[in-house]
Amino acid sequence: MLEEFKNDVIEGLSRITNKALPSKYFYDKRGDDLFVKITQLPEYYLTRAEMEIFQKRTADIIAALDLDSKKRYSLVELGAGDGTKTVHLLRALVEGNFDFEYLPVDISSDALDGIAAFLNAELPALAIKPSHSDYFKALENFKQDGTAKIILFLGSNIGNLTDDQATEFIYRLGSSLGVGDKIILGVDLKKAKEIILPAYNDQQGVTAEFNLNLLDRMNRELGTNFKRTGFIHAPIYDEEVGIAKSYIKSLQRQSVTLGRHRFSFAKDELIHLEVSRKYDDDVVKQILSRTDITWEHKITDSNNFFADYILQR
Ligand code: AVI
Repeated sequence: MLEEFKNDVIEGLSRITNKALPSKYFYDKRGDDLFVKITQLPEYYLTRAEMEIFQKRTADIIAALDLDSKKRYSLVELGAGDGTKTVHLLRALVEGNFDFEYLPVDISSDALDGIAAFLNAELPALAIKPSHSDYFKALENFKQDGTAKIILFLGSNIGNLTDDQATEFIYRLGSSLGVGDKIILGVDLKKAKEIILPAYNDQQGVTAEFNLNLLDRMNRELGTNFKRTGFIHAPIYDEEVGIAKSYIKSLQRQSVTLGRHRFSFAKDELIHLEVSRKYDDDVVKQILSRTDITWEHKITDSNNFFADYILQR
């Protein structure tokens, strides 16, 4: 893991132009804590909007899933989250006497322990089996277990992939599923820049801290010598395409070392960190067109900010 991190940093920062670092490295312990804070910010509407869907439109989600009371289901959640959204769907399924098991999958055992404790307290009757695993390895293990699958991939996590990566992801998901299996895909929708950009540039500076924490992480884990005061958080929203992009901007001409490597930054040079893709029906159709997954239903919040698409293999 550390070797991969180091190689990604060397590759991304040695470039003369278009320097970049993968956003997956945001999530060390501090990054996880800052992300939880982000989800509670007044500007970060995404979590509240999807929560509204799971709280108020549970019956619509269940109707859209078109469940068969004679089948056994596995509800597989990719990325365990904190369970506060999923619990509404799980409660309705327990109360509806559906035959199912909840299988959260995450590479963080802390996240899995947290969700298991929360759900055991909230829904003692729920059958829950956490998997500490890579998503696709877990799906491979579940493939032959004789249950119909419902995959949850919420929170606009797919938005942190480029469209090509998202296509590849959905394609691979499709190949781990049987015909008739479902996916609930949560995506943030395209909307005005005035709403989206503040979600990635909040007043309290939590998102700035979330991005700049990566400099501290590189200093701590890889021994780089980034100076925090030499860089700022610089997000943009490209309204035409519908992508929020986060950058770190170098405030002056400077260089940073990692062992024998030296990375040079011009004044105002940008390091690209993250894409947060915003979706509409055309983007969804475009991505699905290169997979064997089809779109069945779309369920949105009352502001039309966020959608959970119900897809089928
Ligand atoms: C996890 N992901 C969906 C978040 C997003 O909105 O793209 C990550 C994030 N980055 C900055 N704020 C939140």
